[in-house]
Amino acid sequence: MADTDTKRRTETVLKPAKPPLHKVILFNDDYTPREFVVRLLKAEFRVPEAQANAIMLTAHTKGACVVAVFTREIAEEKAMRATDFAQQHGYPLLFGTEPEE
Ligand code: TYC
Repeated sequence: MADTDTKRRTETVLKPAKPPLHKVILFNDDYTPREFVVRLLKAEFRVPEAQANAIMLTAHTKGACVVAVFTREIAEEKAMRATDFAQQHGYPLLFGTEPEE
């Protein structure tokens, strides 16, 4: 019967590509006080106290720690804002960004 065609049809649905994510990385240094690092992480990245402490300690012991991931523009802006904030308080604390694999 011509009007009861039940053949399966495959349809290709294109999903929008997800933007690549970039990590914000916190680097250790010998001068910035631990409490200041924790305060900055809470204020700039809105992480709770316990998480801010864990991030600070990882950077302190390993040399660097991933703080969060964002799209490239946001990650770069956050890293710059956080580095500026530390500089305004006289500390050499450094944040960088790196594309996520
Ligand atoms: N190493 C610093 C100190 O002993 C504290 C510190 C931790 C600095 C983490 C930077 O990303 C950092 N005062």
